[in-house]
Amino acid sequence: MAPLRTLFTSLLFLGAAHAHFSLEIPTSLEGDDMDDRLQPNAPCGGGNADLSTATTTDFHVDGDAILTLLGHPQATWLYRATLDPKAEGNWTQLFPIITQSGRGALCEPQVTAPQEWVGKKGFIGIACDAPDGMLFQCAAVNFVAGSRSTPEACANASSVSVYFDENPNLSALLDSSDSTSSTPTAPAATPSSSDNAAASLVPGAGLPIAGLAVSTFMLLVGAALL
Ligand SMILES: *[C@@H]1O[C@H](CO)[C@@H](O)[C@H](O)[C@H]1NC(C)=O
Ligand SMILES: *[C@@H]1O[C@H](CO)[C@@H](O)[C@H](O)[C@H]1NC(C)=O
Ligand SMILES: *[C@@H]1O[C@H](CO)[C@@H](O)[C@H](O)[C@H]1NC(C)=O
Ligand SMILES: [Cu+2]
Repeated sequence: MAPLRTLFTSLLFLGAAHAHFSLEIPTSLEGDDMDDRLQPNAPCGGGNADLSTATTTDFHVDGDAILTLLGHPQATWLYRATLDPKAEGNWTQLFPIITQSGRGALCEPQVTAPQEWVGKKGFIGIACDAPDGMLFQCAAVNFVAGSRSTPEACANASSVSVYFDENPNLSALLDSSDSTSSTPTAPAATPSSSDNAAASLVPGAGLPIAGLAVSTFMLLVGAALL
């Protein structure tokens, strides 16, 4: 079951006039008040990258979830992280660069960070190479030991598929080369649809938004006639 909150957030998000992408897990610096217009600003979009004031959530270094909602039909992602208190540099790659096809939720449930970061605070940075340019969001996190079981909200939209990719513009946003950046061999597959029945109701899962609005209208009209 795709959780209702994800569904609801997706509807809100994709209904917005101009939605590039949003970072849902871990909680982004801007929370629900993301300013789309500031998203092209590196390193954190409109988020105030300052560890001395930011609210942190725990991120498990042996595996934790990253959930994004994409408003474009395709984009390429870099997940990176740093211990720099102002997110000004020293970015380490956390996951291979991936390209997403299909609008909506993409959740990688087991993203890892360096084990020597346990007990430290830092930032998870998401860089997105979208059709309208580079976009950024960050989350302030507290790196903790162990791994987290997949949160309920962590689900993929049913039409979303992903493949491992290369992208020089995104790679250029990394500072260390000793990261876990080797390209894995197994191609990522379309997520299994069994646990995504509800996600297919999300407009991002294939229905054009205008079409959804029309069908909602027809439903209402239909209900009124009964
Ligand atoms: C990056 O890390 C190195 C070594 O820890 C440190 O000397 C340097 O100041 C850091 N740079 C930034 C921009 O944080
Ligand atoms: C990616 O890099 C190329 C070559 O440097 C540049 O022309 C292009 O504008 C870049 N794209 C983005 C989205 O920054
Ligand atoms: C979402 O899809 C990606 C790419 O196929 C996959 O790695 C990930 O495990 C999926 N997430 C969930 C929650 O199933
Ligand atoms: Cu955009």
